[in-house]
Amino acid sequence: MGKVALITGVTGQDGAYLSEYLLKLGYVVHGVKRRSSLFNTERIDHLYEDPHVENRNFILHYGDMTDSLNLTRIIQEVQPDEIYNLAAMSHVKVSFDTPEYAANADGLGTLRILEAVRLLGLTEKSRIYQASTSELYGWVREVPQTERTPFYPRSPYAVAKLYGYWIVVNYREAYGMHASNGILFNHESPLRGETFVTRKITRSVSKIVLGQEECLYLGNLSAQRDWGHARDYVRAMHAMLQQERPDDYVIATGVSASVRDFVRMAFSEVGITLCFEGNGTDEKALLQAVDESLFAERVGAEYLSVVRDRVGDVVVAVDPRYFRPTEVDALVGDARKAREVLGWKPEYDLPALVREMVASDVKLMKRDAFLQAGGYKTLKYFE
Ligand code: NAP
Ligand code: G4F
Repeated sequence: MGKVALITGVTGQDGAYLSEYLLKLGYVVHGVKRRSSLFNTERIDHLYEDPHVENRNFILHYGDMTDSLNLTRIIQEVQPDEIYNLAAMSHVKVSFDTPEYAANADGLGTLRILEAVRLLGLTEKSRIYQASTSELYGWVREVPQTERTPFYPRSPYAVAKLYGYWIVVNYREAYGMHASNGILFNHESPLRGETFVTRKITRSVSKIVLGQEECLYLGNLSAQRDWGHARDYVRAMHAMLQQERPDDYVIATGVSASVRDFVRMAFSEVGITLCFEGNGTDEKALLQAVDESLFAERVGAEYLSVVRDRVGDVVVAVDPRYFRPTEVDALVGDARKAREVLGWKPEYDLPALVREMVASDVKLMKRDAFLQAGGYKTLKYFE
């Protein structure tokens, strides 16, 4: 019999990669999905199994991190060997608009899982992974950040996650639970939510080169992040729960780059060189040159006229509406402990991540344009 895993946040970026990974390892995977007025399962539709199929390996349950009774019932029904608590209101900027909800879902939600496991007498059986975050370091006290670096959260999201982090440590110490925090630095992929900065950039680059958008508006171009690939990071989540003893681990690449660097890299993936001018809110990037053979290979010769016409135009500008009331300026992690104890190291580097995201979005935006033009009958061409 394979092990049974329960994933909260199964419809999110990490939930999708982790589900795929665990299913390949022979797990039966249960996921908690919120009720929504529209389908919100796009990332996991390829894993979906009809409820009428016997011996399903992938089973979804309606639930919400703010509903203790619901979470307790699901855990009782599923009797999981491993719980991956990935569900969260995960957008830092949005948490300034919905601070109480972030505290409830991200902070108290973690407590609800731990307490349900304890009350159901599953302390010995169910191991728990908590999706902690490099946002805990906030106004960083040390560079690079390790498991011993003090925390200084800078948003309602990070403060809620701080509660989640410490309640996991407390339940581990108080009740001997196998509960671990993964302090994951930013990780991205073609499945990343569209309003996080990397995906916002790769989508806009794709739309600009296809003539669907004029300009990409961003906030703080100087913020630095340690960006890895979600596919690599879900392996680390699983590895933590296979250890004899629970513990907390930093998961990071050790390489930091600015938002401006990411923009440059994304445009250069399609053969475009930018020229940045100005400072602060007046900073802009102009389309300086096009490597036409690279552009033709990565985007298509039929779109060359679009970018030829844009040489000298502003294609990136700053819009202060994307600034945060308090910012996390620079993050870079030291994942030595994960390497030594878990044997974990990332396979993707930043250029490979950017390449995959841009290629995926160029394909997606072309497909969307094709569908809008009524080309649905030959959709297979894009699959
Ligand atoms: P994501 O794509 O935003 O996914 C979040 C998931 O949580 C979605 O499935 C979402 O459901 C679900 N969710 C949100 N509120 C919920 C609620 N009240 N009840 C039940 N489900 C709820 O986030 P991600 O990038 O996969 O990240 C996974 C976890 O790791 C999050 O806890 C995040 O805070 C944390 N983290 C992420 C990173 C990163 O760089 N990606 C780094 C460190 C930590 P819907 O699909 O219905 O919205
Ligand atoms: O992509 P972001 O929104 O990610 P952020 O705030 O680092 O949070 C993500 O990573 C955390 C791990 O450290 C997770 F815990 C969290 O759940 C989430 O997944 O922003 C990255 C940086 C920020 O400094 C932001 O100010 O990019 C800057 N930025 C500049 N312009 C922008 C924009 N961010 C967004 N979302 N949109 C912009 O237009």
